[in-house]
Amino acid sequence: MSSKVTENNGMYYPPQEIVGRAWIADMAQYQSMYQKSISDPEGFWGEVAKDFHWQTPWTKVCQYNYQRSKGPIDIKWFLGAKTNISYNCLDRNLADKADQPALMWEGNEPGEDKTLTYGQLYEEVTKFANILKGFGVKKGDRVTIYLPMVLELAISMLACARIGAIHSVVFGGFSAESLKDRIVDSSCCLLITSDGTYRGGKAVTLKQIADDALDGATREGLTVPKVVVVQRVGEGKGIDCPMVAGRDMWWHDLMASAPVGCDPVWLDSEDPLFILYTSGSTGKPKGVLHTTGGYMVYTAMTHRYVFDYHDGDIYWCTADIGWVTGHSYILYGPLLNGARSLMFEGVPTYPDSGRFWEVVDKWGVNIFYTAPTAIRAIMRMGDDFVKKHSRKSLRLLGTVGEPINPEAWRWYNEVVGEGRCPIVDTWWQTETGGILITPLPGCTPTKPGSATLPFFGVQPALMDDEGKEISGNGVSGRLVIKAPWPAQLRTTYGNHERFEQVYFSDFDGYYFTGDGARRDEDGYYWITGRVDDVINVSGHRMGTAEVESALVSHPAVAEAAVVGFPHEIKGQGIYTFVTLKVGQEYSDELKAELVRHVRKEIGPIATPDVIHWAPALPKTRSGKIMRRILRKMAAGDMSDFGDTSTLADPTVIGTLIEMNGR
Ligand code: 6R9
Repeated sequence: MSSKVTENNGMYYPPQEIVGRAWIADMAQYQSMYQKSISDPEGFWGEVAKDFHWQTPWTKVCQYNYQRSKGPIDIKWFLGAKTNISYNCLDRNLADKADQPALMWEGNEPGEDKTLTYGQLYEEVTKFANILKGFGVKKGDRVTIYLPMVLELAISMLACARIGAIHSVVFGGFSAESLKDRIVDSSCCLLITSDGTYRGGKAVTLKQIADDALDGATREGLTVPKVVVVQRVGEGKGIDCPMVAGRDMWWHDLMASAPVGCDPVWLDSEDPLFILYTSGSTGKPKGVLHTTGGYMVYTAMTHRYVFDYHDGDIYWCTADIGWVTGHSYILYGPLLNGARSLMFEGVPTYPDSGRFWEVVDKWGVNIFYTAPTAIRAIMRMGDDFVKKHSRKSLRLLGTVGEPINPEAWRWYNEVVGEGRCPIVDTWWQTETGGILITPLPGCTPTKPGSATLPFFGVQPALMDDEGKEISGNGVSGRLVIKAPWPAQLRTTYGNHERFEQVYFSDFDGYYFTGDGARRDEDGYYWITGRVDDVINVSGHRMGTAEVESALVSHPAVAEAAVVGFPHEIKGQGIYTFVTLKVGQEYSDELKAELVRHVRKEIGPIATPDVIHWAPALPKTRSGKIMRRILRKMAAGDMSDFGDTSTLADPTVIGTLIEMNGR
């Protein structure tokens, strides 16, 4: 074995240095642990869970019903046990790590940074937990957090967890309308936000967006009584921060007099920990609900093994905490392992496209976890931005969020990692809470573009169109999971029926992921993307229905159909077909206005790339839009549209080709 990642027949093997220190150092060990985790899941997870503090032990490790035909879907882990995840992240690490870094923060501007040790983080969290208690926030109450990537975001989440309040973090790039929907759906009693945030070199408001959302919520019958405002930008930077007397309070004023130390509320293993909204193929985003015990055990274990985390390692996940990746692999997983976790407020291209590597060198980052869209964006800027930084501390690289194209994988391996760092391509979802399909860096031979093999306790399967499991290798189908793992979602907030409908109705007895996949000759999984009407734009999940309803809410629009199309940087781009109301004129001004409108309704991540005027949409006689045709057009392929005999009016196709959107 060598000091480099070596390639043989398209398989990449980890360097000796990595193997030598790895928790799992050969495939035989992986196989035997995997077999045990499948043949005796209760024994396996019961053993893993012993690492944590449980105030009351469990009476049973797992109990579930996965079959709708037999009754309501029900998933429970560590039944009867009581614990607290903030206690396990903080108090449990105080004895030997009080003076060691827990969260390291790199601000938007180079040179702006801060570190909180486990001891300091404990103080901040318990102070804020006392403030929440003072407001009357208690176990089971929902708290919405709309913050940029500042330390107060992590502190708020842990403070909620400490007193059993359910946090609902809303990504800071979402619009007032999207924030309002999430506030109303969770009927929260408190909002935590900030005066503003930075986008590249520019300060932008968050508080005014939050105020609009709160006004909207009030119109829908929900008035949020308290708002805590973090001062991130401050005065003189060109943003206003109006404060509503009696409702809005500054974070720093409250913290100035808050006492340190707050006993954790001991929660049932199945008490909710958080809600995180995510897009599906229909309707508004749904609140994915995660509970306490199983999520804790699973995120910690995956963080430790997938990133081969050892004491003292410097770990950096570049995601935003507003997404599940940040919840599980910036905050909870790492802190549960007593890790040093870096939180980054900025973007990969500010001040220039070498920022990631500048930060890697500055902090001595060993483990680096990012998204394919970021890799592609900086790859395009040329190798010089990478090469002018040393990156010698890097040992391991990871990716998440969408399939990584082999070209980007090889660039990541060869240019960023200089062939020294194994790559873990981790497949998982908001709903899965943690990583399900992934290489383990010290043992799994990798193939560019494949997420490889299941993590311990995970039983993937592929289903055919008739709903039967496909056996053997060299096959493709819909990706399902056959049994629960500890971090699985338990329900969608306030709507268990929708949860059963979305995830358990396609295949009775299986959790359906919404993804398609191939299992190759070696049993490796290759995720091929969503098989439903969900698109993945720069690693952000979006329902095409959401963008359609935003378009249709504009007074000029009669109808809209949205599909994804291959996009060099974003993975998928947003392609929209728009039918205007009678009397409306096509114009570039209207196109620009519709783009602005969608950004305002959902947020900048939903910005349409193409607007294609559609005098009519291709529909079947029963009125269904034939999306297959639209996807082909969006991909720029105007040839053979296959069987169009069921179209009510086949001439629609010719008209659309004439009106080509590009
Ligand atoms: C963690 C996260 C989930 C969807 C998922 C799939 C896609 C995520 C991937 C991947 C291929 C990977 N996805 N990781 N596809 N390879 N390594 O991203 O959660 O935002 O809920 O998205 O993302 O399509 O179903 P979420």
